Amino acid sequence: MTLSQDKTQRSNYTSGLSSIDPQVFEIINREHQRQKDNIELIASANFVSRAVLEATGSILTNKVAEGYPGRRYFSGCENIDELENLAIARAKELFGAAHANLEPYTGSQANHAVYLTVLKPGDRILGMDLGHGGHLSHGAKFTMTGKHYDCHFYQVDPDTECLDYDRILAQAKDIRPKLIIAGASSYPRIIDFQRFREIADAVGAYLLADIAHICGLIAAGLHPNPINHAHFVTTSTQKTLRGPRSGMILLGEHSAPEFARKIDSSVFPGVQGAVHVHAIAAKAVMLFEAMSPSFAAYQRQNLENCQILAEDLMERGFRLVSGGTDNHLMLLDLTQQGITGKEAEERLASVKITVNKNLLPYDSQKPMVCSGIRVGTSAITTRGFGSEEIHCIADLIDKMLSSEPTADTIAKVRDEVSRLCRLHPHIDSIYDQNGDRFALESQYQLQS
Ligand code: DSN
Repeated sequence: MTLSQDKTQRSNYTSGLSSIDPQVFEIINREHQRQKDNIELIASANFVSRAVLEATGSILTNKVAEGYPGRRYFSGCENIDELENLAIARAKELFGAAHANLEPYTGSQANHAVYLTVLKPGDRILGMDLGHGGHLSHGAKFTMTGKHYDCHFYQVDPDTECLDYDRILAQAKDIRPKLIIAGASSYPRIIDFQRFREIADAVGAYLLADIAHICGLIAAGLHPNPINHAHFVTTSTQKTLRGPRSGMILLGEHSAPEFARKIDSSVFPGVQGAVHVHAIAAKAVMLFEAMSPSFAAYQRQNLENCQILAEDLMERGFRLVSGGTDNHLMLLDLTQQGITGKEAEERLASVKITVNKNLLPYDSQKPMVCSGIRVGTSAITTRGFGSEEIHCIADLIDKMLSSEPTADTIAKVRDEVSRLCRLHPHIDSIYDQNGDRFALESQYQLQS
């Protein structure tokens, strides 16, 4: 290699994203703009802090590390060991856990590690039906879980649309599962983890609590914590907990002695390889933030916003599954409005309000059509929306979904969405140092 070739290569290596790959830079900028201009109501969405974003995009992505602190397969891990130990200590403190594994790449990976720990192929699982609020990784037949294990499902009560613990107990006695999963992606009510443990004990099953959606509420003391009931607690970290796209496993005092080492081996090398060290750092920051009084205040506001939105929508004639919500999300049944979830999602997207179509319990529509939508308040609460703006959002949803909106209505709703978004700028604007330019552009320029 000549000296000038070497210089060119080095300058390419140290140049920012906009000059190296304008195409990707431009796509990221467009997504940045979309996030700024849209009212985000997808219940699993949130906006991370600048600190979490910095950790996610840090030079830690360069470090290879396999294994656990003090037991690595590569050298040079002294800083990584300190980082992972810090994250583990914070997770244990925040959730009252005796053991924490911060390495799962996602919540689904965390669940697979639990399956690997206590199940053999063909063993029975009893989890929540996907169409009633469960999650894909809890045993849907077209997933790895569904293919490897004998998966059965409980549903909500047809009248109350809530979990009926007596029915679940009866079903568990009938099925005799080896593992029961308590947890959901679209269930708007409190989950009674103690009751689930009693059911598991009655049939000699292990209990897994998947708290992906309600993790932030639990951290803030606003939903019962399953740590002293479930044998395993798993979660993703990007939802109410407001961290990076990642996962975590927690064990209580009662299960750590038996399962701590086994669960660690199941995560690595059982279901995944080298640690995503940058994600460990981001999770450590997330946990630090979640211990602060301002995080608890955020979650209280999240619940208040969700209550206000639910009540406003019910006053306007919308039927909510189970008649309301106890957490950060609700399910709107649009049958009375005469539109499907898919149509509602598209109609709201046309005015920059983002929701997802969602199956309702006992839904007659196909999964890509659905009879309802899921609406959550975590992201807009992070953005600073309070009760006044929530009343406006209920009004906008009503205008768009109660009847076919006219061109004039659509224009007015768009203006109002724009006003609300400007009133509470995307949190991202705070870490954008150069006006509309993508923040990371300046942040990660290497020194040449
Ligand atoms: N589990 C999906 C959800 O609840 O939206 C994606 O994280």
